[in-house]
Parts: sequence; structure tokens; C-alpha cells
Amino acid sequence: MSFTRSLFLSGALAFAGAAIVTFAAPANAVPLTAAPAIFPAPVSLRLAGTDISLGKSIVLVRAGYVDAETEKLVRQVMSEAGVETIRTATKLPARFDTTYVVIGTTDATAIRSALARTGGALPTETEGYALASHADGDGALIVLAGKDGDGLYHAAQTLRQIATAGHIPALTIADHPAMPVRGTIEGFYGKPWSMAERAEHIEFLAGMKANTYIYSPKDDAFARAKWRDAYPAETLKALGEVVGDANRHHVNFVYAISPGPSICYSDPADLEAIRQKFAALRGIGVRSFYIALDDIEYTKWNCAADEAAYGPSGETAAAHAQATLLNEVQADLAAAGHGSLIMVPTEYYNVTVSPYKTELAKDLDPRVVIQWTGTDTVPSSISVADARNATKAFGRKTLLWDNYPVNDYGESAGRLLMAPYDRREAGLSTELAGIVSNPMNQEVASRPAVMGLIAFAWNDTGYDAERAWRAAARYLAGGNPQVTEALLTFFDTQHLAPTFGNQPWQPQAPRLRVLTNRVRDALASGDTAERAAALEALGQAADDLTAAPDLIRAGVTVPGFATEAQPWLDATALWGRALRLTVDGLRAGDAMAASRLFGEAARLADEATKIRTIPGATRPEGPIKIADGVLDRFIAEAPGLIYQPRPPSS
Ligand code: 14T
Repeated sequence: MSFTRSLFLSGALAFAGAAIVTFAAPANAVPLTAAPAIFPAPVSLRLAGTDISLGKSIVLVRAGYVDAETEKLVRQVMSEAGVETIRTATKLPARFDTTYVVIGTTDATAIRSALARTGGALPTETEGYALASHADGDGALIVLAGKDGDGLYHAAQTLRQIATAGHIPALTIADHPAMPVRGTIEGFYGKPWSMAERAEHIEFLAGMKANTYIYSPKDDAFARAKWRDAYPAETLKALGEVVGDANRHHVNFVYAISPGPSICYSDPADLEAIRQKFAALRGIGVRSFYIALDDIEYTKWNCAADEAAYGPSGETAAAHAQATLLNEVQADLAAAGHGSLIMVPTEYYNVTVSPYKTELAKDLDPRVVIQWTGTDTVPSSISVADARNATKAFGRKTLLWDNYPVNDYGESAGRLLMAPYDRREAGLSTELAGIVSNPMNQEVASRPAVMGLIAFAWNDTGYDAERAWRAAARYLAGGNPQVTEALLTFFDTQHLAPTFGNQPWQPQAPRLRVLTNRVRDALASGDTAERAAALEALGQAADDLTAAPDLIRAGVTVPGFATEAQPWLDATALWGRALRLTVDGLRAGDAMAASRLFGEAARLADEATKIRTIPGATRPEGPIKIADGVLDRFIAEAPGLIYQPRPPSS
């Protein structure tokens, strides 16, 4: 994935929701440099003069331990920026005659003194980093200082986003994540992602400074339906490659098993089966583990032995049995030097205090991390108060399982969920251990929502939903403004975010709704100038819709998007044409022409509604929905919005 500043977000479209952006160059002495586009928005960024010219040859100084992937990334960024020769040195000269890039963690003396020469402050937070660059003598000094190895890797990712051909801006960045856990949980029903999609996704996560990928596809039989069975050797090998990618890219690969549908909690053989499964995954490099107990029966035991061990079945007894099992596994992990076990409980979908939650909170080893999804499985918002209630109910800070943009439930049939990541309250970082998104069956199409979530988890108080959404469109478009606009036009038709009820939490097609309603009002007002203007604007939107699919197919630089979205793109072009005919019908001079145009529009709309999801690609399948409730209604109602005298009968 190539992802340099010039490709990602063009310099003029700065995405710097940073606390400080100062322009240190004196006015009218030199042209002002714009703050570079960094995603997620860093905690603080200060420009320190005009851009630094890198030159053809630079010197790299490694201070202390630097992992291979981080160094590789720094070298790659430099060569993409036009650097031809990279020499290495162990210390800095007194005077610079060329560009020096110093990389390391703050435990190394050399990084501390290099950072001091730039005036940058030492990072102190976990995963934090400082990136400072300035011209010095006849050369330049660029320092990437990580609080730890992860922080240093994030610094290298930022370097990638600020480098342009031959230059990087002179600046000082101090940055760290607000939440310790940020990423995704492949936790949906339906066709699991392929190993190649997982590898691409993990690289994407790393580029956005996310740090967690949880493997929990509901339809991996070896993780759920047949959880006791060992993976075939070739599956394990393929998974191992993904795990290796994740480890190299500073993304924690968490393996989840879902024994709930058939487990006998008190059977030592079942505990042993979990240990065996985890041991096999440890063998391919997994270091973090998870037990999922969602979507299972918890008022009936799966075996008679549990009744003998834990008493009559019921919520409280289930919580006790689950906690007993999980505590054993947590103890194993601690003994093996691994971190916390993560779990999702059977009651994950609200924060109401209940017998089950109270028992779980009481019995479960405090090291075990608990997930929940909000005040519903798919909630319409998540507040700090909700998270505080979760902390109380589960007896510890929780890890939010955010069911957006997942599209595996009935209400999401025929939809891609492409609205901004929104309605999560700033301040959640004070109450949550982190957030992971449950994405769509469509990996690339999930990225705009996931990017929003990651930006929020990195810097919740500086998060701007609309801005992150545009940055995501720009990212998919490889920085091309026309393709970015085509994507935003398309996203508007996939803006509806359903809940499990009939009230969506994000509205459908807000842009098109404004334009169609303006036409309705203009027709009713009888104001001819306004009528013409409103129809002109809607006609333009129709043409934009018609053109968007081809622009997207030709211009989106992340492979996979056009394939995943294919039926939606096909349907969008038809709806665009239907809307254009409708607008022309409303503008037609005579009734015959109008009714012919409306008839043709209805035919195209009908053709569009027949397009279905790609068989096997999604759960559930069904007709593709495009700006439903807005476009279809307007096209159907248009003939009734103007009076059409009957064409003379012949
Ligand atoms: F464990 C959870 F946090 C969770 O959300 N579990 C599932 C999840 O795998 C699925 O992708 C998501 C969205 O459909 O919701 C949960 O699955 C359900 C929940 C229901 F209430 C599936 C059907 C339901 F009726």
C-alpha cells in the first residue's frame, strides 16, 4: 500500500485537528507552509519554518533497538521521497552537512540528546512519539522518538504521511493515543474475509496507528461450530502468515474461540480442548487470546455434569461456570507471559445491572477484559454515561465492541454502511480500555467507518466525524479530488445506518433529501426562478450519481472496493439516469413529453431494484438499496407533483 502524503491527502486539504498549528515563518518573507495532512489527527503539531529539502543522500542513525519493520518503513518513505543513498552512522556531527534521520526509543541516550537539539519534548505515554524536523547548518535533523517500539512505529507512519517529493515540513509533533486498544474484530456472520483480505486489512490498520485485530469470524467452523477440532495444517499455515504480518506491523493479532454453543463448562476435556487450540495458535505466533460467549443459550446447560457442578441452570449459574473456566485460561496465559484474556459475555448488549453481570463481575479474574456493544446490540449512540454504567455493571473498564459498520443482520440487507463514524461521545477515552469495530463482510468498503473509529479512539476529544469521513474518501481515492467527490456522492446513497428496530441511527441520503425536498417546495411555491434553480441543482446531482460509478471504478486506488461494491455501483448508475429523466420530465413543456420521460424513469428505477447482492458474499442477501426512501419516493411521486393535462386522445 503506497500511502505518501502526496498520494494520500494533498497538502492543501490539511487534516490537522491538532491542538497547536502555528506558522513560525515571518509573514511575507517566505511562502507559508500549510500543515500536513496527518491521520489520525495528532495531539499537537507545530510548524517550525519552511519545508526541509531532503537531498539525494541522507544519514540514518539508529539509537538503541529499532525493529526491522520500522527501519524498513523509514527507508521506504525516504526513497519514495527521492532519496537515493542512505548511509548509516552511530552518532550525530556537531554541524550538519546533510540530512540526518535519527530513530529510536526514549530509553536510548542518543535519541534523548537528538530530540533535545530540536527542542522537542520527550514522549511519556505508552505508544507515544515525538517527531521533530528542522533545517540545521547546511543540512537538517529529523528525529523520530518513540516512547516504546510501537510509538516509534507510529512516528514512522506519520513520517510517511508528511513526506512529499524531495521534502518534509519543518515541524514538531507530540502525539499519543487516547485509548490503549484500537482496531477491529472480524466478528460478523456470513462469509469470513480471505487470508489475503486479512493481510491487507492489517496493513491498513497499521497505517492508521490502530493496534488490534481480533480474529472471530462466526462462520469459521474451527473457532465455533467445531471448536474442539484442530485446524487443518494448511489453514494453520495460512493463518500463521497473517499473524506474522500483524506482528511485524505492530498490530496485536488476538485469536478468539467461541465454545459456547456446545461447551460443558465443568468437563476438564473441554478446558483441555481450548488449551490445545490456543497452543496451536501460539505455535504460529499468536500472543493474545479471547473467549467469545455471545449469541448462546445460557439458561440451559449443554451437559448434565454442569448441573452437578454448578447447580440448576440459569443466568447466575452460567456466569459462575463461565468465570471459573475463563479464570483457568487467564492463569495459563499469565504463566506463559501473555497479557490479558479478552471475553465477550452472553449479556453484552446492555449495561443494566443483572444477576448474570453481577455474578460475572464478582467471579471473573480482574485481569480479564470484558466487551459490550452499548445499550443495544446496534445502539443509536454511545455516551460516556453508558460506558460508566458498563464499568459499574462489569466491575472493570471495558472494551467496546462497536457494531458499526457490520451489515450481517436483517435490517442491513442490501446495504453498505458508508456514513461517518458518529455519535460516540468525546470523553469516552476516560472510561473505556478501547474500541474495536465489527466491520462488514466487505473489507475495503468497511475502511471509511473503521478509519473514523480509529481516529476517534486515537484522539476522541479532537475527533470531527465529517472531516474523518472526507479524509477516508480521499484515502480511497488516492488523493484525487474528483474521485473523492464521486465517492462522497456514492456514500450519500449508503448513508442509512440501521438498528435492530425500525428507526435507523443515521438517516438515508441526507444530501439528496435536501435537493429533492427543495424541488418539492419550489414546485409548490409557484416561484418560477426558484423552481428552475431547484431542478437545475437536482439535475446536476442526477448526473453526478450517473457518473460516480465509472469514476469510482477507474479511480479508487485501494484494490477490492469496486469489486465489493459492484452491484451497488451498477444500481447507482441506473438510479442516476432515472433521476435525470425525472428532472427532465418535471421541466418538460408538454404533457406527452413529460409522461414519456416519467415512464422511462420508472422503467430504469424498476431495473435498478432488481439488482441483488453478490451471491455468497454477504449475509443476508437481497435487493440492493440505493438512497431508498429518498430516490425511489421522489421518482414515484414526481408525476403527481406537476399537473399534466391528459394528452389529447387520438
Ligand atoms: F458479541 C457481540 F458483541 C455481538 O455483537 N455478537 C453478534 C455479532 O457477531 C454480530 O455480527 C452482531 C451484528 O449482527 O450482533 C451479534 O449477533 C446477533 C445479535 C442479535 F441480537 C445476531 C442476531 C441477533 F438477533
